[in-house]
Amino acid sequence: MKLFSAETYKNRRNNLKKNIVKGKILFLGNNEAPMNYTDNTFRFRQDSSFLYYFGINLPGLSALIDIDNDQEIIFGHEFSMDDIIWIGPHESLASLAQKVGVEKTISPAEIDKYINKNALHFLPQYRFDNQIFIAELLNQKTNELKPSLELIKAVVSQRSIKTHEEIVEMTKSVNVTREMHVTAMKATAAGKMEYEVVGKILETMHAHNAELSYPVIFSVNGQTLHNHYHGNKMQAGQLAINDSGCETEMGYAGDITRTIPVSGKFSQKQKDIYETVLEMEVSSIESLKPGLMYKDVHLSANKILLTNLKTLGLVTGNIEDMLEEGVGGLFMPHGLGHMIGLDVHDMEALGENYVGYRNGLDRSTQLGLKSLRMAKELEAGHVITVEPGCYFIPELISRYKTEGKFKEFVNYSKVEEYLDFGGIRIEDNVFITETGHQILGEAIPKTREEVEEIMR
Ligand SMILES: [Mn+2]
Repeated sequence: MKLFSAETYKNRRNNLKKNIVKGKILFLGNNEAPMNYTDNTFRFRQDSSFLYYFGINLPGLSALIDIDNDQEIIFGHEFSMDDIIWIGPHESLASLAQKVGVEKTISPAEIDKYINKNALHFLPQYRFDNQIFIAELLNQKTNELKPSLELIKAVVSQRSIKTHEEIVEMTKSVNVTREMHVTAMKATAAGKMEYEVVGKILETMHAHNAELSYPVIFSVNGQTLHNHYHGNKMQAGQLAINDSGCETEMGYAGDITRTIPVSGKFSQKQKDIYETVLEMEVSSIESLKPGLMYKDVHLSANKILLTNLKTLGLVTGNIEDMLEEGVGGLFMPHGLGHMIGLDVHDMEALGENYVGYRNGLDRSTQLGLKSLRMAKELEAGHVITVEPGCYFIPELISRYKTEGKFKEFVNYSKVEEYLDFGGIRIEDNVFITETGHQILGEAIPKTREEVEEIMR
């Protein structure tokens, strides 16, 4: 099992203790999740906060930080002979606990002797088995559980700032992800099925002992944002969006998107939109530095989008007015990016607004902005995705046209020439440094020329 040093985990827990004044903190690790019956399970994925503070990548564990009595305990079973027969000999839990700086391991049956039901800090639970576990422990109903806001805020502030050793891991995952993307570019061709390319992406990933950080999005219907259907035969003239990324053995994610011309060459119409999205991506990244509000970067990207669409005759009118009204949302109905780390949408399970918003900065209800997961000021140590896109969603265009929405701004007859266009998205992962930013990993083909070159 790959772990950071015991010091890393101890420091993380000690820093957490500085923010939580008193009480006990219970972290639940994940259990195996049955696929169709108990013994046939999905790939095991440890909870990311458990990984962050306790590192041990095994099912069936929980851990307590008892601030009042200054002790730390990992609850879990030692391996039995049955375990050894079925899964092989294993380093003992006690020994693994030592490696993450925890001296005490205890059977989970004893857990209620160590907690205080009235002063237990725990995080929001996204798995039903863990919801039930905490509810039974506290004699409450699952829908009455009250996660600790103090703990959520402390964990978010800590996990948001990535250390050097985390950046090393994230760079590794982006570099494997890079190979997945180069492979996909080379494998894409007219007449092939999408799943053939997905097969190549997965083969490349597994050859590096990596796993998916989210299900692969590879589709000629890129206008559907999270399209996990891979059954289309690709046709010359189409665009394929590849949004795929892996996580390393330690769980750190990469999340990259490129858009590939199926025939190996972009048409003029595709070039115009591609250059627009590329300009949005590059200029957004160039602006990144501590103190900058990410919502403003999202709006600047929208401004480039609208300016270019105006040149192409798709929209008309005053750009500032269009920004105010949220016209960009018709073409980019998602946010510019999100934090990334141990989770691909980092810490989303703790509550998106605790991660990307703050007091005095509320979430918009406009299409596009409402899906902006990261809006607040950037800080040195953040890692965020920058992923502008431009899409032509026939159903949305038709609905807005019928409703007369944005009719003073949108040239619907021109937009209707793009109904079979699909979509374009370009995404990189960017580390915010003290003085600016750094794109993680080696460069991944991104300009039209680079993508066409790799497909030759
Ligand atoms: Mn993303």
